[in-house]
Amino acid sequence: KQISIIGVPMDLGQNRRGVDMGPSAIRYAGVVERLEALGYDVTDEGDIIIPKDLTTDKEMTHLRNLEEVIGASTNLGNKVHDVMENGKFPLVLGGDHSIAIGTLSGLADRYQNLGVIWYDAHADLNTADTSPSGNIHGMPLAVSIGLGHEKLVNIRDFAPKIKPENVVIIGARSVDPGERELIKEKGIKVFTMHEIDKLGMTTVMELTMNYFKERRVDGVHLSLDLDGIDPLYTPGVGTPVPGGINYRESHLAMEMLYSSNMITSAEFVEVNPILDEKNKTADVAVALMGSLFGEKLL
Ligand code: DIR
Ligand code: MN
Ligand code: MN
Ligand code: MN
Repeated sequence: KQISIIGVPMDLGQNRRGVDMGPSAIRYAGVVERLEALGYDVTDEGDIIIPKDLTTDKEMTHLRNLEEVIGASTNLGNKVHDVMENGKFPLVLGGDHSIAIGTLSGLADRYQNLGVIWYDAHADLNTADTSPSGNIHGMPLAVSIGLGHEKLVNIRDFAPKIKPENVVIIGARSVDPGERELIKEKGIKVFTMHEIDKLGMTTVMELTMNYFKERRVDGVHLSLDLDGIDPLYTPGVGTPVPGGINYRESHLAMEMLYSSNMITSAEFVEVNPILDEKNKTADVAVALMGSLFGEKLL
């Protein structure tokens, strides 16, 4: 049981500075100690290099910091690949959600039929054409299914990284018009807050895991954006949306994922300590990692 922690101090996928300090905040909240206490052999691999000041076309407002995101994603993808080659579980700490482009590019080397849980208030299915912001952190899921700027889609020289029918979005409550279209067109499975309210988290997770079994996935990646959780519990995020998944529901989801034995990699993103209250959001992230890796209440 070996876990490799990979920090990604990236804040160029969106507008608000500070999320580059997310990995430090999560380390300070005790991630290594928390996982070691559960009996894991934990290696902190340090931080990925984020190239700076590369994008020369500053007019490219609909793909802000494109070249920097490409560089960071490539570095991260290579690192994730190496960690898996060494037989370790990759645990990626963000950084804004654009880093998922890199994580999935590394995972796709190993998993040809990867399942992906996208735990998020947003669908992250924009392209430059549909994005209201030009922020690449709103695009990683679209990029990973092969839609968007060809330089992003072809990171590490292959595409697509994942299949749209292997994605389950959980917690969505802020979806842009273009994303809505894409969800319908590609048949992407989404449990919005409506379904979570109506069915309860237990059923939502059971349906998610059954869906992956039917799809015969060869691994499941958890991509957890802390803004999926209600900002009451995780205020330190750049784009908070009220009416989110609550604290215990999120732990229940993590506990059920642990019991399922399906998760083969994970990333926790969008922790912004500048916007936070006394590192509360990083504390929640580490507590959720505890549940994901097998902590029990009794
Ligand atoms: C919005 C916000 N849909 C955008 N996306 C965020 O800019 O594309 N994703 N915040 O996590
Ligand atoms: Mn996101
Ligand atoms: Mn290889
Ligand atoms: Mn989000």
